[in-house]
Amino acid sequence: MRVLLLSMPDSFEHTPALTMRMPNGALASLAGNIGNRHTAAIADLILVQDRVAQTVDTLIARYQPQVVGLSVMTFQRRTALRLVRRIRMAAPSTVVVLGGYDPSLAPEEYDDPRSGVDFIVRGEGEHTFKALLDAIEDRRPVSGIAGLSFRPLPDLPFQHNPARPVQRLEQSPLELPNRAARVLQGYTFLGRPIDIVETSRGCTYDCSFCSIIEMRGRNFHAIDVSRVIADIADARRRGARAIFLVDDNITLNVARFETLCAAIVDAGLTDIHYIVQAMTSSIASHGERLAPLMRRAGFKYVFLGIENVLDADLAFLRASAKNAERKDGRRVGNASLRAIELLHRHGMNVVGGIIVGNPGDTPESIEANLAFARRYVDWPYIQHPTPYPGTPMTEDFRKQNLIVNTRVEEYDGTTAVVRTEHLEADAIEFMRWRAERWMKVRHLPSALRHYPGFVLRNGPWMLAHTFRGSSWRSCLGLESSRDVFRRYKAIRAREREYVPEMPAPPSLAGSGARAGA
Ligand code: B12
Ligand code: SF4
Repeated sequence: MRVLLLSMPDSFEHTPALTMRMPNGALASLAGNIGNRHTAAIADLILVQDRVAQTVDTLIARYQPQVVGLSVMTFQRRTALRLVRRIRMAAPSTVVVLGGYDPSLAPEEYDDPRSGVDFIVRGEGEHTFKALLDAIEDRRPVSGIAGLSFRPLPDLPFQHNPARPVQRLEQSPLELPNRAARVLQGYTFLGRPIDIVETSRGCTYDCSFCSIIEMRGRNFHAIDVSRVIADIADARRRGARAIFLVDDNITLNVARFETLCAAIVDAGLTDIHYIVQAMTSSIASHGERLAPLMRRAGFKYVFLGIENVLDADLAFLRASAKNAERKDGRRVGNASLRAIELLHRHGMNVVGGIIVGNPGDTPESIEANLAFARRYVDWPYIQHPTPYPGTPMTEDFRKQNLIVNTRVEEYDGTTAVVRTEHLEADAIEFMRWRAERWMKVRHLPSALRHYPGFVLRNGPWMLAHTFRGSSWRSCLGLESSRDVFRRYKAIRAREREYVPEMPAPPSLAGSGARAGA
């Protein structure tokens, strides 16, 4: 089968396309694992944010796909549904398959046959997607494919096959991602060509805001280090000079992470800038040994899940354990400061993941977190708690009646969509937005040192993006920050219109469902 795989163009405040355009790791992994009966073309629409519809039209005309697969997060749902409609109008017989976090955790949102979605692959996709493609090609029934949702009749809602057990990556490794299938170019991080590599999947913690547990349960499966090195080498051969390790929680097994750093050094892959997400407790407890190894391997940015600096908030987020500093097995305090100090000592930048706007938050508790970020982190990644489908936190917010916005296209993490017991959502977002802009400016000299060419060429655009909504009048103090915030919100709303809405045709359902079920 000819397959076209698309990731959505939607990006959010902290990852503007100007500075960060990363490939979607899922799609290359799917393309690498569909077997040789099928061919795939991958288009990451983040690369063409200003011309999404035209690009998709062209790709459909050029590749004539029999199957189109879309990878969708919750805040991308509206864009995905608009694209499906467009694809259906252009190529009515194409089978449309959705995968990723949103369809997996909220499949009912796609139940309406007029959505045009034929199949949903829930959870990990490689084996389910291959089984689906094989079944469609052979005209076999799909009702036995674990992890798949299908329409028993074209105008019926989805029927869900049992879940597929998570992939045991140690015993049965996946094929390497197929990066050659990418048909659009221009993935960069601060001007350096970037790619994505996975070294493990899963996490055994259960932070209440995280989708991972509902998606795959509490487990951790690591990929063999030699296969990871082969993957990094493949990305490098194709030009990558920065790599994002997208593991859910690579620091669950510190000894393995140390082995990986050493293997990167041994393989001579240290000219790559590595970016990784890490848990504060692991870095605080093991950083004396781990941080120098990371530095030698080439790690430059570490996203630290600080989440919050106040104990009450950490308890609400169920993130106390992963942020605890331990000595001799006993908790001795919050691990954030120690983790930051160790990373800084070894020359790495800290991206500070902090969540403000939890139910008990007051202006003072939010300000305490903002002050912490101002003082200690290099790049703030401050978000608001967002009720993604299936998380325990969503249930908490629902019970407390604190959700004030159900437009999921605004569930991008930097739009406050829940209020606290003391503050309106708008007031929370305003506080974060006003403080964070200046924190980002403070990182410019460091970015200039490490990425001089890019920052010199793009500094004015980076500033313009950070301060969008500002005007000469606001710079001269003739307008309040509130006026600028209102304009910024209006700009954000316009930015979200990646694909124009098309009128619904009488029926979009059917072709795909008939093809498989
Ligand atoms: C790496 C990562 C990022 C990177 C993205 C890099 C990139 N280009 O991929 C960065 C840091 C930039 C990022 C940003 C954001 N992220 Co993020 N991110 C992740 C993380 C840690 C890993 C995702 C990953 O690559 N996994 C590896 C791949 C192979 O697995 P996968 O994506 O799950 O794909 C498998 C299946 O889902 C399925 N599948 C996926 N797509 C498709 C498509 C088809 C057709 C099929 C058949 C199957 C299929 O098959 C794949 C292979 O098994 C997850 C999970 C986590 N624990 O936190 C969050 C996560 C995906 N992110 C999330 C969010 C919300 C965001 C942000 C909106 C805000 C934020 N929290 O930072 C931004 C927005 C990004 C943007 N577009 O602007 C949420 C999504 C929740 C939801 N319900 O939508 C997650 C789940 C974290 C959470 N809060 O729980 N993110
Ligand atoms: S430690 Fe990270 S990956 Fe694990 S549950 Fe918490 S937020 Fe999710």
